[in-house]
Amino acid sequence: MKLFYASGACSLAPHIVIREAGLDVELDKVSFGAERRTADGRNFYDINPQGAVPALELDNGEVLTEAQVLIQYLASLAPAKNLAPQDGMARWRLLETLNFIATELHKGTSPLFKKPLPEVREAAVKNLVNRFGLLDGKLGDKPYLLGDFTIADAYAFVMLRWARAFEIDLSSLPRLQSYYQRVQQRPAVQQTLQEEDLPTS
Ligand SMILES: N[C@@H](CCC(=O)N[C@@H](CS)C(=O)NCC(=O)O)C(=O)O
Repeated sequence: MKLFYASGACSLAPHIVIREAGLDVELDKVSFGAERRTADGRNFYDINPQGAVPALELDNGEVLTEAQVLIQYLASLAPAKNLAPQDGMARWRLLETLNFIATELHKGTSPLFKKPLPEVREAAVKNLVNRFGLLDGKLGDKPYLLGDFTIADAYAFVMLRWARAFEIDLSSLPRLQSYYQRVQQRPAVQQTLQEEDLPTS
């Protein structure tokens, strides 16, 4: 299997899950220039017509896309690690949380990558501060979003990392700040950050 990624992009979430799960997956860093080329020399659009990372190429050549689907697939390959509850209400809470992260936080942050006009940025940031407040409510006083660490925490960590990079003021949400540090300190997360040449603190 091979994960196509870009450093610090949303592909960081499946990369973290690979390390948390202890899976043997090759990494291929896609270059985002005028062309999108993989490290192994292919046109990335031939792999994912959307041109977006992450993409996971399976051993049979099939390609899976969509971050929240990849992390569920990867977790399913290491069931003993319990990275994605499969039973009862915990399963529905996981899916609810993943969908919230994908549609509210991930796509809520996307406009900030496109050098928005000040008023567009202001509206996006206002919305995100509200949505991170809702994430804080979901976290409550638990160490991780669902209690124990799951794939939702890998995905949420990437969103909080972006919030810091875009200097979104979340100082009114101290629990979320501690949560970010807690996830960042996990050995698998530290390893992943190093592998993507990203700061580890
Ligand atoms: N729907 C996709 C979107 C992935 C996405 O937005 N990827 C970004 C990086 S975080 C990307 O590759 N953007 C480049 C582009 O869309 O041209 C998913 O959820 O995985």
